[in-house]
Amino acid sequence: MGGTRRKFFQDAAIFGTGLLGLSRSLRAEQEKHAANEAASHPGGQAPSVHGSRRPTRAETSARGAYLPMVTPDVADLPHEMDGSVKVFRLIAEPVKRKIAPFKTIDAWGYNGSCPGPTIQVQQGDRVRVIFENRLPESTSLHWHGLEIPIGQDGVPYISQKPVAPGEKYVYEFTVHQEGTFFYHAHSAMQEMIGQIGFFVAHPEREYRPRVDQDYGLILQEWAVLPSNTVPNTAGMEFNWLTFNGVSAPMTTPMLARLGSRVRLRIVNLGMDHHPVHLHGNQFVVTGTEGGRAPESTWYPMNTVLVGVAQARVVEFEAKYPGAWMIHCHLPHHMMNSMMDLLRDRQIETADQTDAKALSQMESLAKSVPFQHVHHSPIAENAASVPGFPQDAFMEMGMDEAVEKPETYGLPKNWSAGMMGMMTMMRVLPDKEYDAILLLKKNGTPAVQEEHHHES
Ligand SMILES: [Cu+2]
Repeated sequence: MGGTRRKFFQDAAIFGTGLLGLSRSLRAEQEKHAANEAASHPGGQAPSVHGSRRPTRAETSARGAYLPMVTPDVADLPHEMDGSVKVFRLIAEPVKRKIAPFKTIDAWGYNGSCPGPTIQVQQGDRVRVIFENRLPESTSLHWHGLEIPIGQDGVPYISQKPVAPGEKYVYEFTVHQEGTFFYHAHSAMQEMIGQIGFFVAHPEREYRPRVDQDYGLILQEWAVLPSNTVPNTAGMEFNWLTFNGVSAPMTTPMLARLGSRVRLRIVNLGMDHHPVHLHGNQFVVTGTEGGRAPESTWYPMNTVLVGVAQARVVEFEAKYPGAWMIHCHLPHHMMNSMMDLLRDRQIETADQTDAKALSQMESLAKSVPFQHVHHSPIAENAASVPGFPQDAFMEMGMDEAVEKPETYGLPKNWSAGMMGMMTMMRVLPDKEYDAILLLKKNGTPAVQEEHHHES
């Protein structure tokens, strides 16, 4: 994550000019910078180091600059220029992914990340991906949705030989499309153990209306038994649901300045379709896995069904301040597997009294560790009501365990209501928005207030 260009936009936003206002002078400044880079590096080659990607000619060329997409909890894949070719290096390998404060799984991904790092290019770019297989078995890379020659399609035996463990393979193609695409291994079990990443092709000319924030979410589901770390890729009982490789409340909230326009790209690679719902706002679907949709097809919605292998791009005006939830609305996708916490103490879930449940949660929390555990009140006669408990005792407040600049200022115990495929879009007035950007920039931890149990 990060990168000069993204920081450039963020810094610009701090000064309250908004992206519309800043463009001309700063963009000219950037073009000058890119031209200098090109002059000092023969062949237009601009140096690129991991984690601090410099703007390249492609990003500032006559085709027009673009606003990079931000993938919360997943980094961008840096690139180098070889002449006019954008060169990416992608390594398939096993990845340990902490999907919740108390759950780490053995997934497979790319470059130490699951999902793999986000690739961002611009329509018209020539792209080379130097691919290396560090998995214990053969694999390949499929470019989902891209219109490229059959030799680049990444299907074992049909369009190429499988890439054996330890081998390299070079993909190269020109991207003539714009839109939200993704790369993945072209075999079912590898897909289900995590082998997917974003491939975003920004248009030659910016979409209208332009947006101020562009975010991406990859939806995945996992079947991992308690006390286990390896997903059962043949199982159909999914007990862990993730956005960008993490379950709520570990999902990093997305930020939007009040009054800005926001784009959210959602990609699904799993066994289920996910109805993704945004609270408190209406959006329009402005694109699919096939690219931009004509404006005449847009109509107001707040829940979009993202089918397997589909991408849905939605846009909305962030005109209402608040921490607005974004989540899959399938009820069982709004939960985490608490069995992982209970382990051999599962028998104790029979506890149906307030005091017992609270003490059980507290002892579990200590082992994780969360500092504080609360649950919402229950009736005195709760245990005598058939069906009880439903959601009682399910809340696991863990604000401290998942604290980061993006969570700054959220109401206390906010994390207790966040589980599974869930995140939020925080629409913030200038002052609060700028405060969080500053916090991200300076890395200063949020002020810790002393905390008391109400009971
Ligand atoms: Cu779902």
